[in-house]
Order: sequence, then C-alpha cells, then structure tokens
Amino acid sequence: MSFTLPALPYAYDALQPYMSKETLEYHHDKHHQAYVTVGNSLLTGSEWEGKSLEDVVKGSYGKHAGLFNNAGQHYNHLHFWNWLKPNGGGAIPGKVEKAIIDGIGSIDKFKEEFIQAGMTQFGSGWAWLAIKDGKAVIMKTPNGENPLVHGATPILGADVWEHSYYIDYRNRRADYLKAFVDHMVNWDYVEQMYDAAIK
Ligand code: MN3
Repeated sequence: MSFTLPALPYAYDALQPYMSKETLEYHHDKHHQAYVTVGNSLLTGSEWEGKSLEDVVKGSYGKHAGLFNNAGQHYNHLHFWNWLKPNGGGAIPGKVEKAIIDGIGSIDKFKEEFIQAGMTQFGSGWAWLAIKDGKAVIMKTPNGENPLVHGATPILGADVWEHSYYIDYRNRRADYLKAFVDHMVNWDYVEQMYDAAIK
C-alpha cells in the first residue's frame, strides 16, 4: 500500500473561531500532504512497503528516521482530523468517561494533565490520551512520535507543532489546547478508538 491524503471530514471553515480556514488549508493541504509525499518516496522499495501504516510506524521506529517521521505524522494526522469536529468538546461518552476517571482520577484532572502535557512538550510534538495495559494514561511525544512506539494505543491526540496553532493563537499554546479540549474534540471518534484499543 501507499499513503494517501483523505479530504478533511468537514469544511475548511467548520472549526472557526477555534481553528481557522487558513490554518486548516496549510495544515492539511501543505503539511499533511508533504508527510504523504515524502513518506511514499521513502516507503517505496523499503522493507516496510506493503505493510499496514501501524506496522510501518512501529517497524521503522529507531531504524529509519526519515520514514518513521513521515509515516508517524501521517498516522497522527489521519486521526487528528477526526479527533476534531464543529461544536466539539462537551459530553464524554460514558465508557470513555469511566476509563478516564479510573485511569487518571477525574475529568478535570484529565483536562489539566492533557493541557499540561501539551504545554511541557518542548518544541514540536503531541499530547495524548492513550490506553496502556488497559488503562487510560496521559502521554506526550516529540516530533512525529506517538504512543504506538511506547506500547500504548492513542485514542486522542493534540498536535502542538506551531503549524497547528500559530496562525490563530500565535504563541498562546495553552489557549489553543484549552479550546481544543473544550470546543473541538470529537468524543465519538475517541470512543471508536477506545473500543478498538481495548479489544
Ligand atoms: Mn501537524
């Protein structure tokens, strides 16, 4: 298989005022497209050609930095577009809410720790809610890394690369993360990933 860039699952202006049309045009059409294009050129002829995206990400980690960075970012962004939706945030589906409370303590603590993970990821990277050994945990990773290479399954991720927020929030990463949690998260998609992660 090769990597392909799917269309956004909503209009480019659908996440305003929390994420602008301009941000999504650059982030999806330029940044994600570049991960797909470069990833495909590095995948072709490699030992991972024909493998699933998850297997490419896990297999290339620590072995082929260029392919890993681009495949990891392709995986992260495929989900990232679906982790967002217009009028997002709000009520968390019951079983996900229970998993968060069991693993992290409370919903308020989850929000606080998730935002803190994003704030303390120095430079580019991601903040995550992941399932590890059946439990909900907060993680953070640099660059294109994700929980898959740390024995966990991501169920929600916030891109804290500057390209994800600088047009709309400038240097105010905390405001972006707060808007992400309160107004943009597509909890139905988080629930789908949770269901798959605990199988
Ligand atoms: Mn990005």
